[in-house]
Amino acid sequence: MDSVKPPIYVTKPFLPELSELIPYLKQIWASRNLTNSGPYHQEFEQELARYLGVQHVSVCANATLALLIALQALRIDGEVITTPFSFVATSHTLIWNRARPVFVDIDPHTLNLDPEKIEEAITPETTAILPVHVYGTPCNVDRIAEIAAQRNLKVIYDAAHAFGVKYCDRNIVAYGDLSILSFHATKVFNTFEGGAIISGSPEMKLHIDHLKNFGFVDEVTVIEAGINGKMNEFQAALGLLQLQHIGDAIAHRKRVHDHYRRILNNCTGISMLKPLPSVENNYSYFPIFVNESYRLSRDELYSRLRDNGIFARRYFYPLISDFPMYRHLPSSARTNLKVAHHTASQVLCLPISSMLTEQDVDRICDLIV
Ligand code: T4K
Repeated sequence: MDSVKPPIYVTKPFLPELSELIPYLKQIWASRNLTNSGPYHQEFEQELARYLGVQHVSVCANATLALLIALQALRIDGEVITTPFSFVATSHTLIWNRARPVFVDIDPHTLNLDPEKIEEAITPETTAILPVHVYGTPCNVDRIAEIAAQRNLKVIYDAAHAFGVKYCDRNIVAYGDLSILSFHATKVFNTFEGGAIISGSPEMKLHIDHLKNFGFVDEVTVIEAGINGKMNEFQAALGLLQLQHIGDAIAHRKRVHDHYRRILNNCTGISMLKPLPSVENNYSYFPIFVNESYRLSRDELYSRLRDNGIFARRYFYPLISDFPMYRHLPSSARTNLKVAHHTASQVLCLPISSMLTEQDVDRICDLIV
């Protein structure tokens, strides 16, 4: 029966009504201002700063470029401590900056870098820590700040999953030297493609803004070897419009999340992440963990869902450290990353989006419980 029902993907992007976008498009068409820090770009940066409760936001074409630019802005080289349990962009941007990733295991409760294992990985070559707020769950930002201050390291947070997440009433992107966000189609907040860098001073924002525009300061002055990381006017206009809907979108996700939890709470062999105190979530992903006492293996459950039109995803399997360009690193050894390997072998991200209904969740859970 399920095969005739429409497929359900791990996510579906939220889009406003087309009619809401038309006035923005008319403005772009009339002005012919398409890119290069146009009026919507400027306004979007200001509105984002207001929404996030931070001072300095630089929007970018996507989060991978934002990460590349953030690492350049802090002149990161040498060794950088990071997590293997993430999307490949996290480590790839280190390689593009000629820095060497050093993988450290994750905490089994948050699935983020385990701060207690960071110190033993620090060497005289270490310059920075690049943690990820995986699934939007905040890292232990207080402990990481302590270690970084003691050892004189920079901290760049990959907050690609964490749009709108708060810790102790403060937006999570306010932590660290720099944070980056992703506005990719698959994220809680999207501008088709897009990203941002959150910085802590006007000087750093200016530096980042030069770097994302080839290093240009004015028509005839180029002060550094920048790149083209600019966000265009269409993306910025869409972002402004999406900001009007983000509250409703996250509230809907919370309802979906709560419905999943109600059904899966007592399912033998399936576990879920525990909510953390002082955290305001964005419900960006819904990971479950399929352990030995479940009647199917994780991959058998993945296939069963797929055969019934439910496209769950194994984020993040394989681990980054298992891809060919990282496998040779000493820190990629399986014995160094036991929790990450265990997690990657059990995780399955179920569909969640602001388009999903409770009936959809029932249909998915009927195949699991
Ligand atoms: N850091 C972290 C921690 C990240 O997770 C990411 C990206 C980045 C950095 C880099 O951010 P960006 O440079 O992308 O801004 C997706 C995304 O492409 C990627 O952005 C994301 N993380 C990663 C976790 O997931 P795929 O290969 O799994 O996506 P894909 O194309 O298979 O899409 C998943 C499902 O979403 C599809 O089955 C259907 C649905 N979908 C997707 C797209 C693109 C739609 O309905 N419409 C769409 O337009 O990587």
